[in-house]
Amino acid sequence: TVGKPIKCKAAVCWAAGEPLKIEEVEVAPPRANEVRIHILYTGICHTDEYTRSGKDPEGLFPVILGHEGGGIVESVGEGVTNVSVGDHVIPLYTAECRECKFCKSGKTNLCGKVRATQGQGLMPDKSSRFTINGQPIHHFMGTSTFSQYTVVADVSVVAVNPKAPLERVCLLGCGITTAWGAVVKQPGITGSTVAVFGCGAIGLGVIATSSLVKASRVIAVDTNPGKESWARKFGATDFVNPTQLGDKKIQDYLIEITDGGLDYTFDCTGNVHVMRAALEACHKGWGVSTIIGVAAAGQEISTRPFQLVTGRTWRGSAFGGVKGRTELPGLVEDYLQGKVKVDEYVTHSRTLEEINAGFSDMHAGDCIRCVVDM
Ligand code: NAD
Ligand code: AHE
Ligand code: ZN
Repeated sequence: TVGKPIKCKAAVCWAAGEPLKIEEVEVAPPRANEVRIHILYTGICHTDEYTRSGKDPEGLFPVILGHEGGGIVESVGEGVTNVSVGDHVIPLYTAECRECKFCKSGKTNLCGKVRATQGQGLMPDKSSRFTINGQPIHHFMGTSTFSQYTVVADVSVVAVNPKAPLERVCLLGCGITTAWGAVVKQPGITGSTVAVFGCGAIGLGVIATSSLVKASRVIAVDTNPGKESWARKFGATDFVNPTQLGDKKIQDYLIEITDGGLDYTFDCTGNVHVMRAALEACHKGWGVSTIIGVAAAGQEISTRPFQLVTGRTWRGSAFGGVKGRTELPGLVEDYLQGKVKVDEYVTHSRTLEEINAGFSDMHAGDCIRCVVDM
């Protein structure tokens, strides 16, 4: 059952800051414990743009970006038992091996099995499955969903209910799940006050899930006034535009209108100044601020240590703390049963040839998620 290389189209980023180029790539067959997936749809996440732009300290080029995909298993390497040919799958940039120290700790969704090679843009055996005229192209986040065919480690993929439309549930590969997990895995949000900084797909997901678990008040914060109607549609009770507050800092304003600050805040912008405001908007003694946004190389967060001494907690989460193989099938069922929104996030659709326009859509301010039909 030794497979053959497949030639297909992929969007390749040759160097930091360059637009993607549609190229014919050769995708080698999956080796032991690897899975080759026919990618049908992929979302474009702000993190793809972050790496494309050169702001990611881990960024490597040339590379095939993309980490929010949905597809069908085309072939599997030796030893693969968790998925089979024909399965509808979602690639996982946060692997779940269930054997490493991290997986067994019960304390985190971060998995140690493939993360080091993933960060080097390589498969676990330290080689790439993508070539163009013999030149290796880097993998990205262990997923590279901007290729019609991709190869991933078996610990980095999960099968989901084939009744779920892949052009929608591909978004559970990152954004929506990240937001959902950040809220449901944070005990105490029910009945509490929440502020969400940034109303992109991630922020809207945090708003929707806070509302789902019945937070008492959900304050959306965004500099783009166009986001107010979006935030309210997803369940925000209040909307604040920090540019409309004159000399007043957003954290001071929020403390004023909430009798001392929020129980929970979330940064969904990636801006380190916003992260500080989100921490400082927390209530003295118990407020917890979660960083979800990803900051550019060289950026650092700061606040007065007194903020923490007086009982505020600063934390962060990756992929919402979700263990993909264990939890994504259930989240797909929740979507099918109407318990979790997905369709509502899709504002734009593009073909693979139009993928750069999909990146421009993201900058325009009216795009929540663009789904690319591969
Ligand atoms: P997005 O660009 O669609 O949304 C960001 C929003 O923040 C926009 O609405 C923008 O108007 C708003 N904003 C910008 N500056 C602001 C400010 N000063 N105050 C308030 N709002 C401001 O991005 P997204 O796709 O929703 O992603 C958000 C962040 O989350 C990105 O940094 C992304 O890389 C990161 N992310 C992290 C994870 C994770 O696992 N930790 C997963 C997915 C995405
Ligand atoms: N490479 C960057 C950090 C990027 C980052 O934090 N990525 C998030 C996922 S963003 C999805 O849109 C993540 O999961 N991080 C955990 C991990 O292991 O990468 C840097 O600063 O080096
Ligand atoms: Zn993402």
